[in-house]
Amino acid sequence: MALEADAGYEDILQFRFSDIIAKKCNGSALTSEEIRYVVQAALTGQAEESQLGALLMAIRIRGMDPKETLTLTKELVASGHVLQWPEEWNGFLVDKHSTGGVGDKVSLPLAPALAACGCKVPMISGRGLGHTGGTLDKLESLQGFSAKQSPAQMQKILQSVGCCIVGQSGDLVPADKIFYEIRDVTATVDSLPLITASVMSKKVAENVSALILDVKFGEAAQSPTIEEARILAESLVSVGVSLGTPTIALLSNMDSPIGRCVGNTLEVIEALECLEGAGSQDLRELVTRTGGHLLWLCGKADSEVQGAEAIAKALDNGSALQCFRAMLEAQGVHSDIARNLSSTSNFRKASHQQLLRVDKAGTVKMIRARPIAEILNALGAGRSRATDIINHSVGAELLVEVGQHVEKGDPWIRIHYESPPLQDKQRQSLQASISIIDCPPFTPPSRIREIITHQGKSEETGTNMRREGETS
Ligand code: IUR
Repeated sequence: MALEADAGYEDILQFRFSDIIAKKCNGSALTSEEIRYVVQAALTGQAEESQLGALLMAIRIRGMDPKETLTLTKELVASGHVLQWPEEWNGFLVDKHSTGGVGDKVSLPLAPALAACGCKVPMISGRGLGHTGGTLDKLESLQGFSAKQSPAQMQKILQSVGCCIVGQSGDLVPADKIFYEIRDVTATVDSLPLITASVMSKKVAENVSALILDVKFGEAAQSPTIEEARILAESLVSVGVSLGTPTIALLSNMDSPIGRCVGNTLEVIEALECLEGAGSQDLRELVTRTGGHLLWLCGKADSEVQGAEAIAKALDNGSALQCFRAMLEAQGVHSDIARNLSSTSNFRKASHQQLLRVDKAGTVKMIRARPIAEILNALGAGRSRATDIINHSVGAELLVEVGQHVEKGDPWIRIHYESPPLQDKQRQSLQASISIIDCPPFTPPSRIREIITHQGKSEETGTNMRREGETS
């Protein structure tokens, strides 16, 4: 990893924060020394929050060029600790990052499937905020699960199990936390260089050998169009590769929920089905293809197709499920629960369930994820503020799939709720989120539409591509 400092501390003492704000307001590129000064001033408290907010807004409006973005990423990484791993794991440490979706439980089967294939997966995940869910919230549906693991504990779990899914510790990229909190309240979250530096600094600080980014586009994604997702993916991949981490990105569609469950407990149950080799085809495809690319990137498979086959085998033969159970036990879940996950008595059910029915016959054209997620959040499944307490058992099960024929009166969704109860207006919005048209049944297209590598985009065909640094 090329993280050597570009400027000494003496070089940055000469700056005034207000001059740097003015420079960015005028649209000029900041030097490496200026960016280093900004990050240090944020960390030490020398910069006032108003100054940080003003600079972040100037960056949001004026942007940053690729060199500035790369420097900001490096300086964010250098603001905290970089995880260190035993040398013999070099090459096999892998991780995935998703830009956030609805029903996105891919990490739950993916991390143990990769571990079952011989990788080490130190996955650092987040909690849900807004309409998108968080992997840690899902796992916390399991009594005893602890996302709080020190780097030494992570190493121990990786040694014995091969994967862990944990929260970000305070000393990993602390400057990003400062910036993110200010971005959240200054309408500067949606800045390409700020997102790139924030996401990639945390992944680079994990010190992994290969990384895959699932950049989502669509109505329920941060990027509404594939064009915007592609620009973000290219920026993320470019920074990862420049910092020495082989990185690729998938562009995947996020209009309808992934799989058939949304909501923390229900998503864990669905992830278990995937770990038993069953469940929704779209979830299994995202897990096998994402994992397949990682196995290929780190040299454990000769192509991503072979890699995907290895992941599918780990799901089908129970080895991924075994790693998942071992990971849960290592992270605090009682062995009686971890070893008997298929017993639904281990999951707390919501006290109320309600079925909604389709009001006409036809083919399901679309199930819109965003309104469903927003209503579930209002029912307590998610947070609108970071401090909100969530109800893990609130969620929804989809009983029909896009492309399927339905008859008038067929049940299409089961809502699990407690308090507050489901309101008439929410019921109407849910009914409006399914569209049924008069056409023959169809097979929905793959969610994965494009793969972005450092060499550029590849139409998604499942063909071989070049690994970073490999000659053709
Ligand atoms: N996740 C991050 O880690 N950083 C960001 O800026 C966003 C999501 I948006």
